[in-house]
Amino acid sequence: MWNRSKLKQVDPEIYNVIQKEGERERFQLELIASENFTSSAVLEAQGSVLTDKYAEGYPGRRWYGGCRYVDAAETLAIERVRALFKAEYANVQPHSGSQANMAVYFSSLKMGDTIMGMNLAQGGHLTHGSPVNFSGMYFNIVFYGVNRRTEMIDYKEIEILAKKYKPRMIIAGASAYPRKIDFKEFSRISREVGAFLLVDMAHIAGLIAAGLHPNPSPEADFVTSTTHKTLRGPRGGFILCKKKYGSLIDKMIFPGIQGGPLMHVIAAKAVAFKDARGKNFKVYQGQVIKNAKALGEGLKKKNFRLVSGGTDTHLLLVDLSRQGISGKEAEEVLDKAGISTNKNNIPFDLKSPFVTGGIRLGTAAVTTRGLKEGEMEKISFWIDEALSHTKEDGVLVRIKQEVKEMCRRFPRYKISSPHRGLPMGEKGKG
Ligand code: DSN
Repeated sequence: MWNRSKLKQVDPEIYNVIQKEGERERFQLELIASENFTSSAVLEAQGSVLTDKYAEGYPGRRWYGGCRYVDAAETLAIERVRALFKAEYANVQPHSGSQANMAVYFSSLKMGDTIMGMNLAQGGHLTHGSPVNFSGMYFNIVFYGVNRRTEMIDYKEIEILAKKYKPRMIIAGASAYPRKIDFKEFSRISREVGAFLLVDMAHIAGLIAAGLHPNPSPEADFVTSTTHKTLRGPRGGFILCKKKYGSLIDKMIFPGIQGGPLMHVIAAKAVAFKDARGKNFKVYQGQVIKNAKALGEGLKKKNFRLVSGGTDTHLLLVDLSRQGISGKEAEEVLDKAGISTNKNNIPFDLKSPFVTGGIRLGTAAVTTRGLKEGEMEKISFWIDEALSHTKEDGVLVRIKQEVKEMCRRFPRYKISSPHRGLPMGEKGKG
């Protein structure tokens, strides 16, 4: 598939791994909500000579010589991401969303300070205070969750908790929450109790860039994100903030918690930020939401219960209690049928995080390969069929074959973005 002749020669084992993963991507339906397919242009920038360069510091003030070209790349990335999200200040060096969050906490909090974040078991993220993560180890955490009846964020509850515990920082953002988040409400509550507001927009950054979800930048002191989810860039992170916090954030990323920035990744981020400003990107994100709604409606017709009743975003949380199977089993069965998902706790789940009562689905990757509402209905049909025949390998193999046929009709690399072409050596086979 990929014409990596040098790699094949030098390291056939790794070459083989890449071939196999490429094949998995091409012939499996990717419904993991945090994943996407980068453009060939992003891959090209990320696989470039910029990986060779040390550039500790920031554009124009580095600890190494020879940084004129990587300075230009980082400056482009900063300018583009600031314009995209209308932010006063940006740092594009975080290697991941986790390190972006760490830099925000360490720059503005003291160990033991109280922070309020969404409970991981109800849709939050590890770095929002989970006891097994640095955030829960170093800070005093107060969790908020969703309302038991609506399964949506309960802003009244957050206000009551905030007034009671007086957190130094409130975190808005989630990794398994299908509804819009009201950043204005979060901002009002944070101001009332004198807390910093951090918005972790990793999952929905692409929707925000396309203007299909409210932008947190005007409301929040800090905004963190990854670049590889709906935003469809390389694997990485960034931080946006008010100008007055810019120098604290810069110092905390380097020399605080990171060393040399990954200049090849920063260049690839710049490419993704440029793509996200284009007209096609808005159309793409609109289709991501339409597809999530269509997939949800298809599943509801098949008697699946969706947490909160539906979605406003790219993501669905499916409660499997009516089907009488766990998320772990569903993930394994769907994988056999050629459909990639992940087990996920649903709010008030009685099952452990290793088993879970639900699965999380997302439409960012399948939309990138060009699938639309009709295909979503077909996928909901396959999910139902597979989960009704969990022990029948014949059925699962047949679905996998049908999935493969659909994937062939929507090749991984023939995608609408002007940056997408076939990778070197690929001759258009699906
Ligand atoms: N691991 C990511 C997700 O799947 O949502 C969050 O960092």
